[in-house]
Amino acid sequence: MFFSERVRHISTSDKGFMSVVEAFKGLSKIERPRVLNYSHNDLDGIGSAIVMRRLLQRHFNAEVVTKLPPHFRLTTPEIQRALETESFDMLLVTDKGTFDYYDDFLQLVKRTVIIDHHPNDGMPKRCVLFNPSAEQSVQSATSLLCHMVSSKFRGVDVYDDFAALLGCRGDFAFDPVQKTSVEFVAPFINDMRKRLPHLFESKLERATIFDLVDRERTALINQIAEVLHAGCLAHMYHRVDESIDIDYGPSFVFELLLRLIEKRPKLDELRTLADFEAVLSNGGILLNVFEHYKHDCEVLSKRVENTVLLEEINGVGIYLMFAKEAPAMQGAPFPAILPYAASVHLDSLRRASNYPHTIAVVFCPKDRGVHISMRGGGGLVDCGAVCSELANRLQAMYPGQGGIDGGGHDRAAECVVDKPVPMYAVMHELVKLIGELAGRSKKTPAE
Ligand SMILES: [Mn+2]
Repeated sequence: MFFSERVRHISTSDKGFMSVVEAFKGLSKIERPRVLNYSHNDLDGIGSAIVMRRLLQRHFNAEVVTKLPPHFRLTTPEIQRALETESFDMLLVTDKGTFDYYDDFLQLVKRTVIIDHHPNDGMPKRCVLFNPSAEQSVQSATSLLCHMVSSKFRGVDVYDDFAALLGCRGDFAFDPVQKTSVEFVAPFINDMRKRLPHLFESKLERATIFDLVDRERTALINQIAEVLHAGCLAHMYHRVDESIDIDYGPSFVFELLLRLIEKRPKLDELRTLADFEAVLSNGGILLNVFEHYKHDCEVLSKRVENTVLLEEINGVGIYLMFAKEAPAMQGAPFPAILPYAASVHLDSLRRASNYPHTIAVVFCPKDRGVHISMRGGGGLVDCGAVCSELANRLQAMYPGQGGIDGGGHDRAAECVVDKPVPMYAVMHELVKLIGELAGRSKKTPAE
């Protein structure tokens, strides 16, 4: 299937897509519409915000305020604070989950539009929502969904392509070296491989956090995505290097990319990471951050080499890794580097075992409490469901205590449990839950 056919199909069959297009059309009646966009603070969220900003500014003459808050769930008080001093014609929420209480935002801004690719955590019923993954397991990336919406209004250009490609890369929707992609993004990736071939060429250089299968090779798109991923952590490095004086990494990367696009570099001529760095303005700080980050990756990769096989669930080997984050990342409320370093071992664990798939359960004590990340499973064990169940059980054990949350995708999910819940209690519940799930799967073997 060609990408243009995929877009045509979704734009005529997906009700959510059509309702988003209609909501945007409403903006054309306003001379200078004001849009408040909240997006996820990772590469996919940043790619989404870039594509949406370019559409809104160029096609609708809109003024766009972009926010990339540190927490995944958007809350009503957060929006209320933004509305204290300014008013907006549209609230646009991209890559920040699908929750039923997002309907409440309609009381704050009449036009509320949600574009997302996470499985729903309660379906919103009244706000405009485009999410092909809400009710069925479809892997995709929000930045590509935004790209599809944008292409209905204006000719998307190579910079929109690049932003969507970064989002797909950040969310592990394709692998340029293995030449694989999840079904939803495949037509787009095939198209990009033809148009920006140098980004996809396999080369014998340092493997990035995105190179999960072949640790000898990488490709330029993985290298660029990794540098930018490191950039999203820039503010955390102030803790170990005072010369890194970035307020907030995700905004830094967002602005870096907007400035890059303004310069209109020829992306099809980029061959090396140095070529990419050369077209960045203010890239010096980014490179300094990247050096710290590469060092951390090396240290952490060793820390997660020691794994314990906990159990087998539905034929999937569940491996436990108990490790601390890099010193600069111990205050991070999000999966910073350690879960990525752990994912890199999933394939070698699989090859060394008889399991068709493996899961890494990373148990990480941090400043705030315990951060558990689950990666892998090949769709046979739902990491999001396990993390959400663990959080529910701990919430029931510690009622009234905030800071316990869990959930995510089927192949990547998190559970955070803040102090004062003791670490041993979290470990106990985790091991007990894994044991129960293993017991259940042995009674009813998977097909
Ligand atoms: Mn995403």
